[in-house]
Amino acid sequence: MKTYTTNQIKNIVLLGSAGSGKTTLAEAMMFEGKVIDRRGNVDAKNTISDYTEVEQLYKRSIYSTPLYTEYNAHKLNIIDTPGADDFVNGVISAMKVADTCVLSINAQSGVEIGTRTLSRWAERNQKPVIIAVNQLDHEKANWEATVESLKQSFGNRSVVIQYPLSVGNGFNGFVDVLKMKYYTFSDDNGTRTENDIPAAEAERAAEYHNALVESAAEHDESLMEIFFDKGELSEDEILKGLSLGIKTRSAFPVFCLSAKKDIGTKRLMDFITNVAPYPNNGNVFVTETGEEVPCDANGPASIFVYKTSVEQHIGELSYFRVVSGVIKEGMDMLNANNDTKERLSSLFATAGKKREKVTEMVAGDLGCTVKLKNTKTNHTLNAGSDWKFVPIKFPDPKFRTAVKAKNESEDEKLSELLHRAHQEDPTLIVEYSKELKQTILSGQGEHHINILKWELLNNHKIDIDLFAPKIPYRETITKTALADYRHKKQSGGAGQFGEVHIVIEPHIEGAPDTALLKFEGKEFKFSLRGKEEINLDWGGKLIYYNSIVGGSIDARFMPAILKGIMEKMEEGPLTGSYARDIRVIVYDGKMHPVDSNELSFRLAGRNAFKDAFKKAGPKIMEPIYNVNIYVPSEYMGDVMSDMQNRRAIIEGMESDGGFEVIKARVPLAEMYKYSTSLSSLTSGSATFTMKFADYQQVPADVQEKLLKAYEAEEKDE
Ligand SMILES: Nc1nc2c(ncn2[C@@H]2O[C@H](COP(=O)(O)OP(=O)(O)OP(=O)(O)O)[C@@H](O)[C@H]2O)c(=O)[nH]1
Ligand SMILES: [Mg+2]
Repeated sequence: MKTYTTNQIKNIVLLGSAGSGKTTLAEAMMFEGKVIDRRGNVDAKNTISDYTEVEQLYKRSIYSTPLYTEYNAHKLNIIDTPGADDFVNGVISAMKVADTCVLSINAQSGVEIGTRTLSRWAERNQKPVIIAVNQLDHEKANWEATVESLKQSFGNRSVVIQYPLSVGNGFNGFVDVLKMKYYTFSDDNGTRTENDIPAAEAERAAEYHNALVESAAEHDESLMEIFFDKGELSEDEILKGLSLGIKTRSAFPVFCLSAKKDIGTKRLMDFITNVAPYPNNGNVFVTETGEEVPCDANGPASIFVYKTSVEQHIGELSYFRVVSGVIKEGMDMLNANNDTKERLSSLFATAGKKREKVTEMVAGDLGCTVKLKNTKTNHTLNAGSDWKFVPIKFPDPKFRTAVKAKNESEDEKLSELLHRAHQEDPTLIVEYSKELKQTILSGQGEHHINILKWELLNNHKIDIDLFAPKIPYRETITKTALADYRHKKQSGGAGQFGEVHIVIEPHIEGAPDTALLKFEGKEFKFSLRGKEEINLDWGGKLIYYNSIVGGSIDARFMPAILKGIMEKMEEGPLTGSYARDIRVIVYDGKMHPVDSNELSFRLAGRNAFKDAFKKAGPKIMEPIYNVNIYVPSEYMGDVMSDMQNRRAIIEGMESDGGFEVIKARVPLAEMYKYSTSLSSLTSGSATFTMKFADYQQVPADVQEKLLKAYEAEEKDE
């Protein structure tokens, strides 16, 4: 392949709701670009994009697949992404390196929740959008309803470039109101004829055309003047206006397609190569220090890795965008994230598993290299600069499970494989929780985790068990309590003696230190000699006061007492969970001239704390998450009542482009497998996000249950 210059390259990402036809469209594009000479299809498991075994098994995309084709003297880089929420990783990473989103809409259903979710990602990344209304040949296709849903979601930004004369079985072409021609297709291989617009359509075509002209004129003042002058714009002027509108996300041109029948593919590709932004037109990479690096072939060579994968017989593949400069085969680069040297031993343009060797690539191009040693997703490699690009930010997990190898002896291998899985897919998060004594695996949904399970079993022969994860509860107190504890042991050898008197109180941020306390008819005056404020690793604080007077306990024993208290903070007296937000005042005690030592005071501190804690209105706290649920209106009632059963507090509801958004605070304990429940409740048409908010006391009945469960667990052990 020849070397393409920056202004001969277009980078697009295909995104859209699950099953809308992205992979089929990618196949048609590969065919039109002559990368393949026959089109496969998803059901026959022979597409160039869904080439992995697991994708073929499920007949859907699971990973993003970088593809390229040469078309109209351009190199068109296309990343086909999965539509299902569970695999959003592939969309988000692709979005970082692509310059335009082609949003595929299924004409059977119009804009779906998945479309909304994905277009929000496009918005966050400020990426231009071109809309491909696909499956117009399907018997359930509905053009009017689809256009209406586009208007509802995107307002006047959606601007029709083409419309079909008939849909379903009879779909064999469209009127193009930019070219003002009627295109018909005589076979399923994209063979098209350009015709005049039928007289009967003249009026409708003119209406759509005028809307297009008005939209194009809006983006540029000089065009606006021409439009006012002549009441019309030429094709070139429309294109100029549209390209400005696309770039600023104020125009989302709408195209008609049947990817399956290869109708409309070429026209869409023509438009992309002619009108979509070039890599150097807008997509600026920003370094962690805020420097904006332009896409310039004359700059220092620098690449950003957006995806890695492991392929049999080859090893690790690293997919990148050339951010700046020109890279050449054999070039040495420095990994800015870990200061290690890497060599670009070979460079490829890839189309699924097909790889074409190239000798160099210029700024803006997307490519692939192999055998990098220490380079992972989100890393920058440089030759001659010290740029480190802002990493791709992946969404918070929304499915959480505990995991272990069925065969215990494989635990270590499992942990290594899970670590590797995270590197390939950063939305898979694995963490051994010391607190819960479980390995917790988090991802975007149950299916996401099940695919991982499948891969572990089929590719690595490791079978895993997935089970409900424990909840990281916290314990705290709600009132003041006192306790004295004497630790004394005098049997044989050296004795042990330590006695401490403490007060414990809830810690409230900003509250003054307690100098005087009236408690059960008695008055305590504290003279504070020391104060330690400990920020606990698990959140919240412990404030430790030394208020010993008259030397009843030597200062040297104070750290031992604190150590004893911390032991109980780490394994709370109620359920063994971490304790937080507590003040302890050590105000008196006793020593023995011979038998007192650190161990004695540690034990005395620990037990005094435990006794006081139990008298201080102890409460279990649970993690609460902010949950946003995006749901079609018809399922709103079901989703709301289900939420109520999950002890949710509904904080708000709003409408968003024809869908409803429910905002709620929900205990983590009630969110186990929520993605699965929501999906079955709404036939897969809803989605949600969740993010940790804070800790809150559990209701009395829940506390009761937890205490009983802990008691039973203790007995078992
Ligand atoms: N009738 C018709 N069916 C289509 C068309 N495009 C795709 N399909 C079918 O729709 C189903 C899904 O197509 P895919 O190309 O896998 O859709 P996708 O958007 O890649 O799906 P995910 O990767 O799972 O998000 C397959 O059965 C296709 O054959 C089309 O233009 N017309
Ligand atoms: Mg697909």
